[in-house]
Amino acid sequence: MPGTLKVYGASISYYTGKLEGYLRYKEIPYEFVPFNRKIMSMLSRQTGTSQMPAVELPDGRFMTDTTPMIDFLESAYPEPSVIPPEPVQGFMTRLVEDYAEEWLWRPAMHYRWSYRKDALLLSRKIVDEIMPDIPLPGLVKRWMIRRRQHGGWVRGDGVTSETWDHVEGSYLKTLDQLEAIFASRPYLLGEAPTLADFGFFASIFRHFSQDPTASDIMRVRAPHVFEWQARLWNERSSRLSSPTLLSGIPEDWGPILDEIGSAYLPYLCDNARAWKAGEKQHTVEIQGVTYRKLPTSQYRVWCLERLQAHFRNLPKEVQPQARARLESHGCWEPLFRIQKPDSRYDEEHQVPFRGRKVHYQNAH
Ligand SMILES: N[C@@H](CCC(=O)N[C@@H](CS)C(=O)NCC(=O)O)C(=O)O
Repeated sequence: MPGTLKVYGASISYYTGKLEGYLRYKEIPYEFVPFNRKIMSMLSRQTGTSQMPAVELPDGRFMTDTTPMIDFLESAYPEPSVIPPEPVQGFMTRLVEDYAEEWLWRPAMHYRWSYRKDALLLSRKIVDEIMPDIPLPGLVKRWMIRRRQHGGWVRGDGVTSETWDHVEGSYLKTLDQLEAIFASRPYLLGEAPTLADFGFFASIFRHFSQDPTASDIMRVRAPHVFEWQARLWNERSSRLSSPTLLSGIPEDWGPILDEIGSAYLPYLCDNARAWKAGEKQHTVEIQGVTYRKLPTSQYRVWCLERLQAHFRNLPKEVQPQARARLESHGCWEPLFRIQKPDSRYDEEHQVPFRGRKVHYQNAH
């Protein structure tokens, strides 16, 4: 697929950062185009959603959703693959990617929009970058952004005095888990990044390492993680000569898999249950903490559906081994608790290409 991709996004955006990290590593040429009102309405027409990033291919097709976009790009640019060829590693890498990018979204938004100095800085960055053409005083635009982001992604995503410490705990635990790993090797599975690294990169690169409050914590508590995100941003696959990956699933992934089993998958199940029941909001207890009125996300029902499908697509002879490892971290039962999640997110099998129908909650 020769030619340059156009990546529409923002320089502070979680998922745009994830995609850019991947494109830079794979050395896939792209041009970054900052979002503005005109681009957003063009993209809504082309893709049916205004989420970022969106990618325009040299042949004029548009794509959204970074996980399926990466799958598509992996087929167009197969070498070197970021999905390990060993099937159980490939599956676990997908599971960790999904967890990292979806479950760390809430603490990433919380640290950015709940703390005043972060919210003041980031609202200025956003307004200056993507809203310069809106004819309102900067002060008003910045206030509007802070209100929208905090209302939608913090208060509107279950962060209250009841859940505050638990939300922050998910960040602090992540730092400790990753610090232990990156103290001994450059990437999660060894000498080269995989999809799992890019899953963590979304929150860690664009939010936690750069937003003032979370970054202050990271630099002191997890300097190897701080180093890893800069290393990944600057990594180029052509510079890594014959990198080796560890075999199997490393023991030090254990605490991450435990978290997937005790927090993320139970949440995905309740979200899928609510989706099936037609509930637009749901209340769920995670690790003893009650999250109230979470928006039900169609996209995340699809995440569960995809994870189940990836497991079923494993060669039959390795499934018992994968199952045993999932069971030992409490992941097996919640992975299949909801039979047929039936997200209807991609009924026409078009993802990541434009034209799909998106129900309420289009971003997630
Ligand atoms: N599943 C999507 C999620 C994209 C997404 O949620 N992007 C955020 C910005 S990082 C967004 O556009 N949110 C919509 C909004 O804030 O209105 C992906 O992987 O690209």
